[in-house]
Amino acid sequence: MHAGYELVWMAAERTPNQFAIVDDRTERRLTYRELIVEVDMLAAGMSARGIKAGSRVATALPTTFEHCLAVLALMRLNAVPALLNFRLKPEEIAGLCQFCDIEGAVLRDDPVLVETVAAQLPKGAPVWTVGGNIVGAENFADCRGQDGSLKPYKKPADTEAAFLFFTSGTTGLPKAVVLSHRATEHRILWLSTQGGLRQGVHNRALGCMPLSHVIGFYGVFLTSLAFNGTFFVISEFNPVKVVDLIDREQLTYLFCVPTMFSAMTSAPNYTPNKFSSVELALYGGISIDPDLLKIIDREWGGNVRHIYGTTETMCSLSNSDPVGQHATLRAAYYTRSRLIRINGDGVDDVVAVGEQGELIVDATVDTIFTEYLNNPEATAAKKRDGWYFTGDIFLKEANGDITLVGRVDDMIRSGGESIHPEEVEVVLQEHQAITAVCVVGIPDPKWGQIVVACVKGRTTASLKTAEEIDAYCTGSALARFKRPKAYYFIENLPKNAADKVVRHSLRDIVIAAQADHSADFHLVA
Ligand code: 01A
Ligand code: MG
Repeated sequence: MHAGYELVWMAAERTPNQFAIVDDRTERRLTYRELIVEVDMLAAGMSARGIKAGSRVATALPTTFEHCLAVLALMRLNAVPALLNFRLKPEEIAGLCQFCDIEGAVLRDDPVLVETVAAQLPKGAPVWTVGGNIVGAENFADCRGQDGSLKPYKKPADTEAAFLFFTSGTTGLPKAVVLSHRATEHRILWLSTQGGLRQGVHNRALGCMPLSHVIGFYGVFLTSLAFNGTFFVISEFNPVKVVDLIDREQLTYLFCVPTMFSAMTSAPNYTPNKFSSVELALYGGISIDPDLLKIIDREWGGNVRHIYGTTETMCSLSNSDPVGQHATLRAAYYTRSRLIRINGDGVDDVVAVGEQGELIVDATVDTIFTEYLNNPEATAAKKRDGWYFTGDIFLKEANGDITLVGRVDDMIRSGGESIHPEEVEVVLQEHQAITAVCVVGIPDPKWGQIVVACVKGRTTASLKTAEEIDAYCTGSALARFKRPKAYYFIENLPKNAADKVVRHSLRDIVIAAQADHSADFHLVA
């Protein structure tokens, strides 16, 4: 087994003078040799401030140059980076730090964030900020150790925790997904066997996906470095700049959510010839709009492929075109998977052609997560009888392809982020003018799905406007991206005999209301 750090280090041995990382803000370019020197210096700085093998250190940053270096420095120490979504509110980030026994943090230069997080860390734990100087934190630029103070790298056990990623739950804090060193190596390898990425210096990767999700982290960042490629950092997703970069730097490799592809092709400076260098364009996270797929398939130089996976398994399905249809999926090498009947007779109750079932994947493969940290019940619910239960429902086609049709729960996928209706509902229920609320996801060409809150007021007159409720959400602990993008004002929520709101009926009502331009359906500006 090779740990992630070793894979990058070996790449540096192979091609020391190849560019490894390019910063979009400073135009700074580090060769692999320079990268290793820089990472050692940072690791020595972190080590001098108490970070050691096994220390869990949170990062909550966009995909910046510093974020990349911070994670590599932590990997150099065999510390455990906990990669948090920078779009979460400070209280949620701080709550996760407490839950995960975090011993240090690298954060945005936001005084409220620094203060809230620092309050949850052990006394004296280091907090670094990227950007300006903040009271109570050290500027990350100053985190440098003495030359020669760093101990030689020590190989960890393959089962040891390498990273923590986070996946939102129905209510409460997101779950912390523990990924081992062994899983890391296999997730990188997987990008070659399934993703179709070949090792070599020809790889020029677009670094716009968040490092806090496994596509951005393994699928683009770590794989690019382990494979001797060049990682082009995009600190803020701006489609115009991305289109220019792809053209100017002749990028070869993209792995994005379709929302980003849509933004790129709609950018005013987009022309198909600017994408002629692209050899491989992978997408995942949400299903793609069929019209968008046609455009990128026709207009981009490379192979366009759909990759299905989850944080817990990384990957289990891919588009195996030309065997499959271009937009469908197939069981992928090497993870065994099957569709089983929902509420059926267990893992051997496999569906027939033309039927729908939940996708379960082999939980004994090397890419699988270890557990949800401090949450044996959740682990047991998702990982049982040797299988991992994805919660995704697929239709089994006659030709062997399978098509994603829905979820066993009500989880919404927006722009590649998972949002559970319950976590939005608990916030809206607290609003004093709202007496009943039910949140649904409806299809959307840009986001895949958008969050819509169906609300009932005490009286019609007492109910606030959509804008007022939106402002209330903004001031709450709910992350901004999870806020409803539309409200539907409804007197009678559809209920079943048990007096429970029937979410799927409500979703159909909302879809119809949107199509009919109903006066009760309000998009939030
Ligand atoms: O009202 P405002 O100002 O707050 O509105 C802002 C944001 O709140 C809002 N926003 C969103 C989302 C979202 N996902 N859904 C709904 N609303 N993101 C942002 O949009 C307004 C503009 O804000 P921004 O920060 O300038 O937005 P952008 O930078 O344009 O962000 C949009 C992106 C699509 C780029 C962003 O959401 C993003 O980076 N999404 C990618 C998420 C991701 O990495 N997903 C992968 C998950 S890994 C699990 C998985 O599915 C998988 C799949 C395959 C795992 C393994 C495999 Cl193999
Ligand atoms: Mg933006």
